[in-house]
Amino acid sequence: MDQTTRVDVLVVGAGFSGLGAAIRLTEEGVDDLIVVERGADVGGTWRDNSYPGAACDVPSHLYSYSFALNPEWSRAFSPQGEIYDYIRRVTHDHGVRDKIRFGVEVTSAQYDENRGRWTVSTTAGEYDARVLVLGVGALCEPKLPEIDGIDEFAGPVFHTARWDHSVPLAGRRVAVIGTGASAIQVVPSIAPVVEHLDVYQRTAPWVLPRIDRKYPGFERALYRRVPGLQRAVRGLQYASREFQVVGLTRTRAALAPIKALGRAHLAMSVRDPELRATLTPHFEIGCKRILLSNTWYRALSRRNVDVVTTPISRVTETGIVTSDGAEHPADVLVVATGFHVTDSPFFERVRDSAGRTLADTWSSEGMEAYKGTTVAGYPNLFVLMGPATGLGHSSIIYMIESQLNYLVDAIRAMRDRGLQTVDVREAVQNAYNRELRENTGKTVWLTGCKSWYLDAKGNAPAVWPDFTFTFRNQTREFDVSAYRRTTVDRPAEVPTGQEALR
Ligand code: N01
Repeated sequence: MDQTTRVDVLVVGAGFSGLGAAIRLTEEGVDDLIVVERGADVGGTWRDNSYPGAACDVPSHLYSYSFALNPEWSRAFSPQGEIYDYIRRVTHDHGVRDKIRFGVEVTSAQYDENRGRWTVSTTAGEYDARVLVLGVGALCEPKLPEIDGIDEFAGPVFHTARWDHSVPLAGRRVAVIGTGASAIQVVPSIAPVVEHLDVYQRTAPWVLPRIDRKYPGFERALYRRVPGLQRAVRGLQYASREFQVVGLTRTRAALAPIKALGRAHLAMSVRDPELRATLTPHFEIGCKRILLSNTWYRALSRRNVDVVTTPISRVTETGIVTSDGAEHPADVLVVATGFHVTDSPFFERVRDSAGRTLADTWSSEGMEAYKGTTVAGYPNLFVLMGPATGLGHSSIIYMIESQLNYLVDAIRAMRDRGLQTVDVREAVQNAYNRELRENTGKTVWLTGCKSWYLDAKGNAPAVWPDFTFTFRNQTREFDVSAYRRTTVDRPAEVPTGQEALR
């Protein structure tokens, strides 16, 4: 039988958030730390999303850690391979690779109130940790469409985040289901090589031009020599994205210029009036994530590409049947149908001391945390990219780094004050979420479209409804008074004595 590994801080996941935690905590002097990662390499979503055309739709300088700017980005919007290489390089340069145990998947994590520690079961033994940091990602569990007959399809079927590179597409009939951020990158990349492509569109997205360009050698050299210049460019990119927040969360009228740009982009890219009508979005811009592409509309105008808007009835061995009875033959089926965000299966694996899972806790009130990071009843748990930290308009790395400030300060406070456990007070968490809900109520996300921002009840608990610098300010310091505490010397005797510290 496997032995239990005792560790002070256990981090789950080696993507941007988990690695960031490992780097920042190591710098803080936390040596007793292990990262467990289910995959065979670091990179998280940037390791998994290797589909043709995968790239970032946030500018490169902004989509990097503030402590590891990269002057070598080859273009304004980085392709997936470059970001993946960047993460691997940062892991190596910051000396945290040897802290990671690869091929280790967490199957359950339960808090033990008597010991003030977490018992974490994995596919490779058990861990006993004082602090548990979840860096499992938000957009990482593929959501497969529930379509009749999909299991009977005779050819390959795969999700964009699990692309099967062994399947040749040249000269074959391919069906892509979905028209979100992933589909709009895949379709233009494969359209020129396939014999025929059917794109199944349920909702026409808003698509803006992508102002991309290669960075010439001299510009990269300049960034290398003058890091302040790169920081200034990053700052401008940050500020220009933050302008969108006004329209997304406060004054709808502020979105008018980008709406006009979206309409003009469509009008200039698609000559055929019938196709243009098909591709015209009918929901408020920003309600779903605004997409960026210079090639999407052109790809859909190709002769070998059809946009199918009639709903799918079922999949057969040889293709897709739509509700009008038409049969659309296909050799390969690509599902670009997004991810489980507010209903991540990982939430079922994390239990409080009474055995109640995060999924259960969040099933009635919805996904809620304090400052996106800590959850009442789950002491010493820090959820990176947790509730209300997602973004549609800017770099998620900025939000992750804000959470890392909070995490590092929490660990520092626990060390300095001799605390064994911290558990956010329920009343504090509730008040925080009441205010969040009020702010979210005014956003464009609740104007009637469907998106991964929303949960089954139609609330938007996944996204941050304000300027991102407001979140940065909130998470600058660990506000210990918001927490019930137990001390290191009395962890076992005070399970209910925690109340005394109120
Ligand atoms: O997923 P999505 P995604 N039958 O949920 C459709 C990030 N990302 O993987 O709109 C038919 O956006 C669904 O239709 P509808 C980014 O944050 C970033 O594309 O619900 N269709 C929709 O069109 C992004 O927002 C980058 O009517 C079905 C699509 O599938 C997030 O990941 C790149 C269906 C799902 O769109 C998710 O993007 C890629 C069904 N049963 C992704 N079920 C960057 O560049 C769903 N759909 C950083």
